[in-house]
Amino acid sequence: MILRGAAPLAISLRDWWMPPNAAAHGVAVDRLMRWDVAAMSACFLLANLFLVWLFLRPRRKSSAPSPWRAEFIPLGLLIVLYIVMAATAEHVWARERFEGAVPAALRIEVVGQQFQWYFHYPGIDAAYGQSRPQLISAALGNPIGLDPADRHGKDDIVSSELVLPVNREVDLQLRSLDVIHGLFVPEMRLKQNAVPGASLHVHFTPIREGIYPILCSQVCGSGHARMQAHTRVVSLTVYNAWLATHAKRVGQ
Ligand SMILES: [Cu+2]
Repeated sequence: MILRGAAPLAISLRDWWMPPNAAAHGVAVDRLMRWDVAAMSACFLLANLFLVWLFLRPRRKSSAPSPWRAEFIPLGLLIVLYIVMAATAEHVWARERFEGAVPAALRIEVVGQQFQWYFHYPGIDAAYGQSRPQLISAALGNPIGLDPADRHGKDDIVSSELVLPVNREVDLQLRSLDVIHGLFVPEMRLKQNAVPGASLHVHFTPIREGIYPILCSQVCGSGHARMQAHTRVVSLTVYNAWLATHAKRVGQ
């Protein structure tokens, strides 16, 4: 019985932390997470020890607790901690969003729709075809409403899986067709909302081949829990073969 109970406990302890990192910027994110969790755990522990001490300390009849010891000093320490954390924080979140990707980055449009992710590759001409809401029809094989009259859309690929070549920077452009969705790829340390009416960018570099789950991190409706996809990080050769296969399908 003990052994049977110990195995799930070991699994849950192992899974308590984040999954192994597979993105270049993930090292900095993990370092920041470890530091934040350690700092917050220390604050939690100290605050509770202080409370216990207040209960157990010998009481003097006339003395009220000093506001300096109970309020001002802890507040001052918190302010110092906050300033240190802000000054030493990795600026990785802003770097992935506010600084542009390198010109050679692979551009992919991510479209969220209740309850599906679509990944729109611009094709050989590197230009996205026009999308029109009135042309959206998943049943007719046009889930993001690509305009067949637009020549830029002729070579475009729309996929339900995100296939990426390893060690090449990817510039994702996110939009939503209905409500707010959240693109969440835990192994890529990537979480970014897709907002209706907005086109939001985030860029990153996958560094490990493999298949990683993609989730929706915003409760976007009754099918939110099944709004899942996966990203497949492959070698450049496999990626080019995948592109060629899909380009052929478009040409047929
Ligand atoms: Cu969603």
